[in-house]
Amino acid sequence: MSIREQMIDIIGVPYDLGASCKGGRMGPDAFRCAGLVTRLRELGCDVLDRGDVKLPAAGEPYGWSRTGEESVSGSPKARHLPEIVSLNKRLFRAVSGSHHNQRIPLVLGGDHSLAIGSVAGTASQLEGPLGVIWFDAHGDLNTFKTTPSGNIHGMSLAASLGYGHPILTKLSGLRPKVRPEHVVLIGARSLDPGELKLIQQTGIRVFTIREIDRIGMQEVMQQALAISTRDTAGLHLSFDLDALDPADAPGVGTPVAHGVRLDEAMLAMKFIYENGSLRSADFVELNPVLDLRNRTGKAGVELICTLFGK
Ligand code: 4U7
Ligand code: MN
Ligand code: MN
Ligand code: MN
Repeated sequence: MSIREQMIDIIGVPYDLGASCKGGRMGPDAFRCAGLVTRLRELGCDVLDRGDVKLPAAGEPYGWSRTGEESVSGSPKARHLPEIVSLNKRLFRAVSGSHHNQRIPLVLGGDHSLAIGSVAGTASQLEGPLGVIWFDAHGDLNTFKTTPSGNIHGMSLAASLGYGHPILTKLSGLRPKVRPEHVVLIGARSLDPGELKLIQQTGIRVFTIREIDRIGMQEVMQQALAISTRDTAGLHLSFDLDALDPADAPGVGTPVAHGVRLDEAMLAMKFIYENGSLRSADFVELNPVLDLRNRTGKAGVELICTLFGK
């Protein structure tokens, strides 16, 4: 394999309004404190830390017709919708800007609602369809109609596929951002009834923990990469750290027992690196308030370094 000089833009999203458990706003700095920039530079990557996306003030207006939104905005069905829309528009611009400069955006969260902006940003800059690999204990396939919690971090994959509130699905005009046949969900073990229905309806390939145990992470990744890179112009990785087993990643707001082991996840990152299609990535849901001596932040840094060729 040839050695590629990888040009990476780090973009922090210190934000947790999409989750009910607060503390994710400190996530980006916890990755930085675990030595992320230095480690990537030691690998020979050209890394620029672009700092954090500027945060919208609570209740900030979001600049287009509010018709029909009042029923959702501010209601428990999609909490903090205006702020999350503003934030994702800013992230969309930052991610698009990185692609303009031929750089790979590496987005650090913060809660998973940020994937709406990063997926839209990358999709807008490719010449063809975008493939997505989504590591998560959850599906993030709820809409404001199916959500049990009202938390938008549980809706981001649905929104990227064009399901949910139009203000989220239409974030950059083009919709949907990704097609279900190019999406793979890995590590899922907590899916709500509405999410299971959407999976059935769309045919998204889901590798549950049971399936990883049965066929092994190597086979899972071969299949996952075949699905997400066949007929696509590039790959986005969205890695929710709660995909990992809580023993390896205690610092997440919505942990679920019996997850992906860190060594399995490292192997997965190695396969993505070797495939060479990666155009952008998110590492999200790190919550330092709940972590044990930044164990989860450090695990995230190890995964990111492997993703970029360690
Ligand atoms: B995360 C949940 F009901 N499905 O919608 C929901 F279980 O980004 C959890 O994957 C969502 O961490 C978790 O609120 C969102 C719940
Ligand atoms: Mn999750
Ligand atoms: Mn297992
Ligand atoms: Mn998630």
